[in-house]
Amino acid sequence: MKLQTKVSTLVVTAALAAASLAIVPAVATAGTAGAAARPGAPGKPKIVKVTSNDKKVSVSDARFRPGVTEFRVPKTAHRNTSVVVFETDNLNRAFKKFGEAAAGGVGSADAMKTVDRIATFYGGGGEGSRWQVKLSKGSYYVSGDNDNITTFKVSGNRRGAAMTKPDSEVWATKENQFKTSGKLSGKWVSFTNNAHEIHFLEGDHVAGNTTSKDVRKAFNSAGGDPAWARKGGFFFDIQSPGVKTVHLQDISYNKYLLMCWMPSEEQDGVPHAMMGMWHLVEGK
Ligand SMILES: [Cu+2]
Repeated sequence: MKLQTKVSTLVVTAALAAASLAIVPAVATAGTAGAAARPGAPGKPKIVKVTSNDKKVSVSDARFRPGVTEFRVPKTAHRNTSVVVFETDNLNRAFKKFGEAAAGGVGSADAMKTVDRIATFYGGGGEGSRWQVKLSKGSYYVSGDNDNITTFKVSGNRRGAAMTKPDSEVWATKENQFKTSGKLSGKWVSFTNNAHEIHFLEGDHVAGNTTSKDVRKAFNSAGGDPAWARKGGFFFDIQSPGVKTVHLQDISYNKYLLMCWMPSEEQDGVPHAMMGMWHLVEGK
């Protein structure tokens, strides 16, 4: 395992080919849009399945009501890819700028800033992931493997559902740092982005005796696999400022290294982790 084990699939694919976005609108189903709201009913989150393969990404419902939505990803084409839910009024520009940001050259920080301004990200995850997020009325995109994109619409009366109460919480702070409610524990883990930049949450399993000094040393070295790196962990994909998600996540290890490798909006070519956005936390 290398230190940087994961990068949002969206970042990677955006860097490859922004020119040929394959958008396949989801086929509208009867859905629940416009159905009469039941005031006072506690309700349950709307469940939407997202399936991604090499050819397309699809959602189980193309139109549904606003409120807490639970995305479930039974399948992606590859072990390390993820799906992301987002909104933008200019998909091509968002991808182009994302590509520039990921490339890390001169102007990449400004490109990242533009992405932040013109797109809003509501989290994501790989195969097997489940996360809840509040969605307002609007038109949304879902990205999957190979730049594949689909759409869905949120309209009608708000549902009364509440997000599942998390067992442990992680925040991205205004200073682009990670903070937790204490030890990480499942089965529901929240991730709230209180920062002014877009972040993801990678939680890598590390040896129980790993210290901050070990991590700093690895960051300052040429790379490779630190002796304390272990197999396993989790990955909550990108979220915009102000977005909160709650993920169904098994926390089965003693120690995790939380990291975010998104490109900075302040410094060209510098990912957040290299600016100090990492945090060692105990698990279980
Ligand atoms: Cu970040």
